[in-house]
Amino acid sequence: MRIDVVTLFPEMVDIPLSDSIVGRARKEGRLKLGFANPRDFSEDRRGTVDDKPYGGGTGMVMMAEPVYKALKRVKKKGSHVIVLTPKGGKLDQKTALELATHKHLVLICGHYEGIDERINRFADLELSIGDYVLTGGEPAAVVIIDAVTRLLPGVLKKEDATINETFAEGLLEAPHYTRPGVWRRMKVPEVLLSGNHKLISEWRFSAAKDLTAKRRPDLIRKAKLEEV
Ligand code: 6GU
Repeated sequence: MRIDVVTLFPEMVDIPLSDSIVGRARKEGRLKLGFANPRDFSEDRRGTVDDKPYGGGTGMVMMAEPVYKALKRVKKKGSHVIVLTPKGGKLDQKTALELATHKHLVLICGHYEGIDERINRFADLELSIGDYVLTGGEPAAVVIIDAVTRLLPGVLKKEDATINETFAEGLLEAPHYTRPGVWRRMKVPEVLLSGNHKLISEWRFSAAKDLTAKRRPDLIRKAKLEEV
């Protein structure tokens, strides 16, 4: 997959995605990450990319034209264009799975008070990563690219690593343990040492349901609604 990010601060996205699993996916060519900076398309020598909001109010608004020109530089036929904004629909695992099916994503990061509304004419989707406000779309781009990249073929070593995990079944995951079997007088649940895969699988499903009911009852209600 290819992802291009339209951003005034490409390093805020490039650097956090240079290590670990996503960094490896980039080195292996499974993810190709590119950038286009609206600053390079500013119409004056100062490099201006923002202006005062019409109608008054605090803060500055990103101008449509430099963002549009940066988008035009990277957009191809079939690109899926996403504007990152706290006003967008909320990212969840289902959305990440859908995004992972595209060949080319373009993520547009807003800054200041946002981007001139008219840029949305050129977007397929407005996306948020949760109900809180960030200073810009860049940390959201990092989150989205991470969530999508780990779903791409060959990125995770074990093909089934994304099947039983948290949210895959609409539930939080059961707890994990590794050696030693006793640590600071705390024991690993006996069943996990039993070698009985059927019992272990039943225990994990039950633990996942209990944890989800306690911590995220909204997910239980959602899972039940989606059953019918
Ligand atoms: Cl995509 N952008 C900004 N600025 N804040 C956010 C967000 C995006 N998602 C949640 N908060």
